[in-house]
Order: sequence, then C-alpha cells, then structure tokens
Amino acid sequence: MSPPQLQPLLTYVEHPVEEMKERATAFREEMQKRRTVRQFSNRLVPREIIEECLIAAGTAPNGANLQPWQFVVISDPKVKREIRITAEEEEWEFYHRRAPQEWLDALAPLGTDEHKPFLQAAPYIIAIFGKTHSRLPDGRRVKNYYVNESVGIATGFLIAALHHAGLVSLTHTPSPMGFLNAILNRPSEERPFLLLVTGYPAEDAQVPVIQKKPLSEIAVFI
Ligand code: IYR
Repeated sequence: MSPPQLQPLLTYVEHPVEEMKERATAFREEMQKRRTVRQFSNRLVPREIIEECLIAAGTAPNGANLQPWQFVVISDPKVKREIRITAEEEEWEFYHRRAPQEWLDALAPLGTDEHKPFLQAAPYIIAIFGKTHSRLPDGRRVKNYYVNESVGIATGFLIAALHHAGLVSLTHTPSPMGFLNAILNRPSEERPFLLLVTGYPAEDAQVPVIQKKPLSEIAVFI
C-alpha cells in the first residue's frame, strides 16, 4: 500500500457572494435551455469538440479514483447502422411485448416508439460503459467501486459539456444492451451504461411540451 501523496488545493477560486449568485443563476439558466432532442442533423461535428467534452466527463468524482468508465465514440456509418438495426429489434420487443402498460403510459407524452433513425443520422453515438474491474499498470485486475454512481455522474458532466459547447444530445438505453459488447468488441467487464447520441439538432426538430418540477417539489431545507 502506498501512502497518500498530498498537495495544496491550487485550483479553487473564491468569488464574492454577489458574483457567486450571478454565476449560479447564469448556470441555472444555461442548464434550463438544455433539451433532449430526438431528431438530429447529419452535419459533421469536429472530433476535438467531442474530445474536450470527454475530458470534462473524465474529471467526474468517482469511486477510489479508479475512473470506472469507458467511452466508445462511434462515427463509422457501418457501425452506427448495425447499432440501429439491433437496437430497433430490441425496442420492437420492448414496445410490442415486454413493456407493461404502465410504462407505455408513462412514455406516451414523449412520443417515443421502436424507430431509432437518430442512431444513424447523428454524427456521433457515444457508447458509455461502466467497468466492473480496472487493470493496474502491472496487469493485475482490481475491483471498481460505486460504478453506477461514478458513470452516472460522468455522464451528467458529459451531457452538460456537450450542451455548453452548443450541441444537443439524447440519452438512449435500448434494453437489453448486451449486444453493444459484441458490436463494439468490448470485454465482459465493461457493462453498457447508456448510448449518448450527439450532434446538431435537425432544422425541424421538435421536442415534447414538458415541465420540470419546481424547487419546492424536488428539495427540502431542514
Ligand atoms: N428504451 C426505450 C424506452 C424509453 C424508456 C424511457 I424510461 C425513456 O425516458 C424513453 C424511452 C426507448 O428508447 O424508446
């Protein structure tokens, strides 16, 4: 076991309270403009924008700093097509056989169905995997901790980073997602977490009319 190596906190910047309020409000307003989009333009997005957003995602707090995530960025049309075909097969089963009526009722306001053209239209699908184990530099396998929490936080960072850069995204979870390991040739310790589709919105993109709960419904102060 190695002892902790510590250094002073050099990156923290304190802002005057008034400025803090302005910053908090500006960020809240920016996040309120984010919408999940299901119709994408096929316009290309420079890869370096995606790279910057992924580096931001990789700064997420996580279990024991083992960083239990793997991002697979797919732009190859052949691979996108394969993912679409397989995801649509799973989704057909979901919408027509597996999903209980209660779930279908909950989804009705979103207007989703088994057709997933966005998986081919968008310039990028980012497949996000949670890793049950990590490899040490010497090749030993160690268990990862809080994998879902860690990958969930990193995914949140990624969604915010893409939005901040000026792109839109869609979280898509075909179920079951095991087929992604086969198509993307990933080892079994990498568990598919979700697909994040990203790019520009289609010019005629439409989004469902929905409301976010007010603060009073999502938080209590005690
Ligand atoms: N995976 C399906 C169903 C779906 C489920 C939830 I919960 C959503 O918020 C949206 C869709 C699909 O992608 O259509």
